[in-house]
Amino acid sequence: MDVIFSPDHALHASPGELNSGEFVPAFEKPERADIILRRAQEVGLGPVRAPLSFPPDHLTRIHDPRMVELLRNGAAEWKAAGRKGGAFPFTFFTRGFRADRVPETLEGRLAWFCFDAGTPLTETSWQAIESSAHVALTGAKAISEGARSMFALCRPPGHHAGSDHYGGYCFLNNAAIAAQYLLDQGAKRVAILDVDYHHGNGTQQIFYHRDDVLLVNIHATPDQEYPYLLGFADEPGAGPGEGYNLNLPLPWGTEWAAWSAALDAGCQRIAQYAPDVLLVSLGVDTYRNDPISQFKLDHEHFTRMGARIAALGLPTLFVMEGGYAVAEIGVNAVNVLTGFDGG
Ligand code: SP5
Ligand code: ZN
Repeated sequence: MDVIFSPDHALHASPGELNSGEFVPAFEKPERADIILRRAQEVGLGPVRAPLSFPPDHLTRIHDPRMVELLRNGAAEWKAAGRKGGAFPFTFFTRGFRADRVPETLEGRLAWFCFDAGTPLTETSWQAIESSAHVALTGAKAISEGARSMFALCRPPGHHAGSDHYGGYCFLNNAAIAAQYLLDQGAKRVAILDVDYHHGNGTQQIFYHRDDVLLVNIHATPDQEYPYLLGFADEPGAGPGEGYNLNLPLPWGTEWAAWSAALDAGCQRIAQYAPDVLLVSLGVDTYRNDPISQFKLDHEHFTRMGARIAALGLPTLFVMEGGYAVAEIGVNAVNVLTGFDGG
């Protein structure tokens, strides 16, 4: 399958994140994408293509234009105000604060739109963020033109970003932007299978009230794991979207037997929905040696995951999300894709 990749991803390099009370080097770092690309080339996965460019309306089909503007210019405003390092929020919006006005100050907008202490903006982040969305859109365009499968090697990742909030190393929701593009091009139903270790809270929020996108999420239970506040089993969707969101939370320590049973259940729901297109939010932080995660999948399980997804027989766009065991991220991610391709 073709790989869509932009070297511009490296223009986002987080200065670090708050982890267990310390400011530590960022887990989400540029090497991740470079190692996945190298592995894809090593196994001859397929041609590597640069992203096309797209008008900004594709981003604002999903995201609040005021958030897009913050992502685009926030770091420059931060620097102009004489601040150092990445643009981090200090305050976070929560219950009890004014919900009827978006603040005008930079600090206020960071508080309003950003929900965690791991997702700073640097002066060159926007180019990477936009290129990541364009990588996903380029993959979606190829699928809409008849490709059977594509790998959008997105970085930074996207699935924690909602319509008007960002965090979890994610700024724009690449998979959601791609899904909306496919619908706009004439698809009637799109399914998203999110296999990242963390719940894709942003994707869920974006499509929660809709029945034209089915979302299936397999992830560490928010009773134990980030993002803690969404991703429980009793979130079926609402209004017209009721029945079109399926969360399959699993406990810390989950091994392949239980994980693959959840995958089977998720795939059955997808088959029943009979979508025109499948998107896979592909995180490989389910790997046993991931530094921030607690599942126990090994290299060969990623191959089997890809084969199970291929058995759905759907046009499939893989969109890269998380995975932080950097030395092995290439093998794990590409194993899913070669597994999909039949070995
Ligand atoms: C795209 C994606 O995978 N984002 C993940 C964001 C997770 N960020 C915070 C995780 C904090 C969990 N605590 C880990 C403690 C390890 N010492
Ligand atoms: Zn993750």
